[in-house]
Formats: sequence, C-alpha cells, structure tokens
Amino acid sequence: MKLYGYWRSGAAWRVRIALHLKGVPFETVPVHLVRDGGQHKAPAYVALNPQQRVPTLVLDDGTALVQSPAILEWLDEVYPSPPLLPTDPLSRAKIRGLAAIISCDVHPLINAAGVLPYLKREMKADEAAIAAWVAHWNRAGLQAVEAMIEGGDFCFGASPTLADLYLVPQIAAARRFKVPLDDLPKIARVVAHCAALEAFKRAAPDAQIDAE
Ligand SMILES: N[C@@H](CCC(=O)N[C@@H](CS)C(=O)NCC(=O)O)C(=O)O
Repeated sequence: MKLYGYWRSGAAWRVRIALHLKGVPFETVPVHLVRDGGQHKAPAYVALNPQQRVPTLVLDDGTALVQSPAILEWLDEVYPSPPLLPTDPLSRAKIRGLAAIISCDVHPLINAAGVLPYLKREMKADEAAIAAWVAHWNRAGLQAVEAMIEGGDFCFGASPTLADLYLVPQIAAARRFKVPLDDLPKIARVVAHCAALEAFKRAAPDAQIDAE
C-alpha cells in the first residue's frame, strides 16, 4: 500500500507509527504541502483525497482511505497485532476519548498548512497572535490529556495504544511552536518512552524521505 503524506504532518505521522508498529510494509509518497502552491491541491491528488489533506492510504486495489482516525481503525481491524485498542469497551472508550481531544479539539485548530496561514492571510493575525492562539489551544487540550493519562510507560498501560499515536505528533507540534509544557510531566514521560521504540523512531519526521 502507499501512504501519501508530508514528513511534518501530524496526521500522517500517526498512521506511520501504526504501520511500523504492526510491521505492515508500505511505500511513502511525499505530498509537499507548500511547494507548487501545495501539491495536495493538484488534481491527481484531489482525485484520491477530495478534502485536499494528508494522509491518504491507497490500498493495493487502488482504494483510497482518508482521515487518519478512519485509517488507524481500519489498520487495527485488518492487522490486529499488536492491537491499538484493548478488547474491553470501557478501556476502548477512555483511549478514544484522549485521542479525540487531540484529533477533534486541538489538531484542527493548529493545522500549520491550513488554519494558521488562514489566520494570517484572512484575519490579519501577526506572528505573536498566531503563537498565542497555538499555545492556547494546545495547552487547553494537553492539560486535559495530562489529567487523563493513567500510568504505566504509555498513556494507558505497558504498551502503546491509539492514544500514544495521537499524543507524540501533537507534542512535537507544540514544541515546534515553543508552547510551554514543563507542567505536564506525565506527557513528557510517555513521549520519552514512545521515542525509545523502533516503530516511533522510524515514523519520526526526520526519518522520512522528504524530510527537510
Ligand atoms: N482530521 C484529518 C486532518 C488532516 C489534516 O489536517 N492534515 C493536514 C496536515 S497535518 C493537511 O493536510 N493540511 C493541508 C491544508 O489544510 O491545506 C486527519 O486526521 O487525517
């Protein structure tokens, strides 16, 4: 299968972690979100992903899957080992709850290729205003995440779950924008444990063929 993504995209990063954790072979197809006016807006890519976002996972039969939450759940259903969600419904709901804080309430507001340029271009926000916006929405979500982490090396226990796949890229984005995170020790501990795993290392932006 082919993963269309961008090295620094948090949403594509989540999917790369899952593919590496599960040992699913895939080809990376870089889609540059800035070059050429944004390669995600080119007609050939829009035919795969009408929303003009990354990631898109294209299966061997040509089927294109969009939206990282849907792709991750599909991967977990088709390649169940190791699982990204436990079998117990209550635990699944807690993990999905943490993931949704990031995927629904934080990441969409700080999308560096879409929302932030819009704030600058249409709302005439300057750099300081954008930095304050990014810090506010990151901290609002991440403080809740900190309170929800249950313990163990990862967000929920002794092995990575869907929650960790969302957390790691979001923390990288927050650090890139110099959002203060010193008061979030549980998050720091989990991210350090994730960073030590081979799958997370291989999925990291700097390890990608299109890294700049
Ligand atoms: N909810 C989507 C978010 C996808 C998304 O926003 N991707 C960003 C990069 S992280 C993107 O393609 N931005 C381009 C744009 O907004 O024009 C997912 O999880 O797949």
